Amino acid sequence: MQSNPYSISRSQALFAAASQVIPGGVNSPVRAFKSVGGSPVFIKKAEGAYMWDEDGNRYIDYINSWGPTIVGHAHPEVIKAICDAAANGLTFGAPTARETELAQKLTKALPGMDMVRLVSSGTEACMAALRVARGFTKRTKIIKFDGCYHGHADMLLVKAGSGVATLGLSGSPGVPDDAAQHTLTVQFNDLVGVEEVFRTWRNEIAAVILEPIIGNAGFIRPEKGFLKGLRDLCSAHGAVLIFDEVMTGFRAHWGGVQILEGIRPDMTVLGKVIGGGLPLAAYGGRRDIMEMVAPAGPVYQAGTLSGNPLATAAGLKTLEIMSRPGFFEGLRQKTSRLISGLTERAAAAKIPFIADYEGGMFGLFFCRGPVRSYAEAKGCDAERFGTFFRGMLERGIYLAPSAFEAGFVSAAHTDADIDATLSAAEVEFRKMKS
Ligand code: KE4
Repeated sequence: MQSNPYSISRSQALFAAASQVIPGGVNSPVRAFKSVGGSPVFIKKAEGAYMWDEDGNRYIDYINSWGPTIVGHAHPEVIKAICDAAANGLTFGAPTARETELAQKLTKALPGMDMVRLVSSGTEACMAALRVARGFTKRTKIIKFDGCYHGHADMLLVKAGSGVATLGLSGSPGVPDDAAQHTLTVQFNDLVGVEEVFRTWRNEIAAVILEPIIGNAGFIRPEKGFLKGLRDLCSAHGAVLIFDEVMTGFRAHWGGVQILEGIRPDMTVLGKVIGGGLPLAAYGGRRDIMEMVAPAGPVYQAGTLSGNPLATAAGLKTLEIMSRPGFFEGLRQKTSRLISGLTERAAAAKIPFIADYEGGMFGLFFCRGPVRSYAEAKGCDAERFGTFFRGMLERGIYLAPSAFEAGFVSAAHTDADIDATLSAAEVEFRKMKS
């Protein structure tokens, strides 16, 4: 549990040192706790549902490394699979049987995925999927949705234009406007807005890409008919429908949201869980589209460590553990207890609060809701979320350090962990002024 009194002095010293040699002291921005306040804790060890920081504080972990550690940290079977693979060499730059085995497992799980290419990050996979969609359709425009995050490729770091059908603007210094101008941004769940874009740009739209449940804006579900509407629009206009299931894939459900919703995208992007904690992501889809990818076809994409032997071993073992009877039922039960317990306690404290979940991922908002778009998510009380985050952290509960990120439950979380989380939340809710 927590040092008494709670101290993170060693993490603070490490953060000061890191900040001298690493931009912002972290290797990925969200880890710096900027949007929730306070100083990030430096993790020394993780096992099962728990992480320990450098000051010896133990946390019940609801980050799961942003999704990958769904079977729990340092699962002994996954560690053994990695060690056994490592004993035979770390990387070859040549094909291995395990890459085929993983590709076969993924294409079996996703009916819309005839072929798949393994890469090393979700950013790489999303960037490549869009390049392939543009090569396949010989078109340039892409539609994305406000609040969806698909990694940091130039064409995806964009701000919405002034109107729904107006071209994108650069969303970050260093991204030239002409890299952003082919990206059109629409509000999630706004099917009329998508229809308007297709009416304006007709056969110039190469692809529509989305998180089928947005985890990068907290947790926003598609409204009834939205995904089907996108499917029909893309089919009618010859555009490629891409589900970015880097976060939701094998996390919300075995395979992903496309299995839950019965919608077959033309391409799917995967990551996180399929690498079991090591760098591995993938993009795949219809055979006629994927056969555009070099060396089968003319669209170039490559990677030194793509399909890395340790990552495929970790991913295969993780997926094997997840395919055992009762895995997802158990995960759903734990997440359901957490979410209903939080909702009940917030209501008892008269705090405006909504929460939702699917499988082992969830989102929390301090507002009355509903939250159907990023604009509505931004209308929730992010400051109150920050206070809640810091209070829970001091009580040994590590939530996502942002009001606009999903949280995650692993198979290693016990009922006692969920109860401890709910007890801590009850105290924090009661401290808030309703
Ligand atoms: P990576 O390049 O970080 O492996 O994947 C990019 C990506 C693509 N698509 C979706 C739906 C994603 O959620 C992500 C990455 N997710 C974030 C968490 N919101 C990673 C955490 C971070 O950026 O540090």
